[in-house]
Amino acid sequence: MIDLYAAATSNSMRARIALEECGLPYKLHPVDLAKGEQKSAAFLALNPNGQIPVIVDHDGPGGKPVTLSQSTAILLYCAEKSGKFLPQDPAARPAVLQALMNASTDVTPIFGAFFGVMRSKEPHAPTAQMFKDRLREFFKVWDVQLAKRKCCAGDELTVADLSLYAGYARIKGAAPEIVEGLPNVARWAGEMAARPAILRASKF
Ligand SMILES: N[C@@H](CCC(=O)N[C@@H](CS)C(=O)NCC(=O)O)C(=O)O
Repeated sequence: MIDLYAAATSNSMRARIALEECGLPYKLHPVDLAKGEQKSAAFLALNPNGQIPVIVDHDGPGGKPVTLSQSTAILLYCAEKSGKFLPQDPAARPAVLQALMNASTDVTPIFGAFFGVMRSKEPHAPTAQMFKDRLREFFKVWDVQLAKRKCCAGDELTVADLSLYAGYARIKGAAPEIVEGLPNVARWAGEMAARPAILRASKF
């Protein structure tokens, strides 16, 4: 059994999607960010950065427990543990890793910065617009890519799709104009949203 510490955020959703899609049994422990539960001594023992998501796998490699933060590390851990969503063929891996990094290190952090600006006491409109424009540019490129293939890194579903969908879902909810008018992204997102594991992961 794996313990998941999470809340309704894109990074948490990435971890939860990973567990659901990989078919790994887990118990959800909701963390109330508004109450600052992520900064409690008990939580800091799991992640000294005081951030969600975190998993504790009580049956890690060699039967030893593993405590892991960073949503993309959790995604890759689940993929490797289950043998799913990461191609075994070394020739297929670079495209998957490239797509994964765009989703996890470009799209999601820029959205986090945009959201942070919007929720600040005095939101700076030009800064918010700059982040929105950057996100839109990434999704315009995804729209071109997804016209040529079914999934982010080819025709097979991989960790890249799972990561991008977690970011996409939050962006679509908070600022839908960023992803509007991109038919291939919309087709891909509709297929992702209909997956039973993603439906389960989306219910916080
Ligand atoms: N790079 C990290 C980012 C984690 C992160 O930013 N977590 C946010 C929620 S999405 C958080 O815990 N914020 C509360 C805080 O920093 O106090 C990941 O991918 O997991």
